Amino acid sequence: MIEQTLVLIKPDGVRRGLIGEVIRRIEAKGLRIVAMKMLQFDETLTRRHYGQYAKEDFYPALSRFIQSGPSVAMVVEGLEAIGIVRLMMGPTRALDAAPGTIRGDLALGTRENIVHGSDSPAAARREIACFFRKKEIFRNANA
Ligand code: IDP
Ligand code: MG
Repeated sequence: MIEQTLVLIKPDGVRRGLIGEVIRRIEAKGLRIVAMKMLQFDETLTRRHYGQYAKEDFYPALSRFIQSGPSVAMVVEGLEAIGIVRLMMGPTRALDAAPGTIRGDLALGTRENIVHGSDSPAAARREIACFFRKKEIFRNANA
């Protein structure tokens, strides 16, 4: 099934000059970027995006980190895009992420792990709506 997913290049990825590397991998896989912007998280957006973790002990540091500089947000579209992007990212902990994945190749930590990708169709719909209005998402992009 053709899906759309929200991908973020988090502040560590932007700081380390890895925007191009992440985009290159997404495009090389055959997925399409149908919306993209650079933005900095504030408290409100952090709550909307990561609110489910508000009670976790890692939340304060996660909140500081995600607001620590600009991120790049994208809507990525393609066949099974949600699962494919998760596979390309690798697991949350860099220690678990195999070489060949974005996190396995480019990250060492658990909090600072370069990318975000939606983990289900419902999450993708909700998250895309946090960052993009309908008219900012291109139909037939690259066509
Ligand atoms: P995911 O990004 O692989 O989907 P989630 O479990 O949704 O991982 O967690 C969201 C983000 O919160 C992670 O990408 C990471 O930045 C941070 N995070 C998750 N678990 C921990 C932890 O145990 N310690 C520190 N940061 C964490
Ligand atoms: Mg997640």
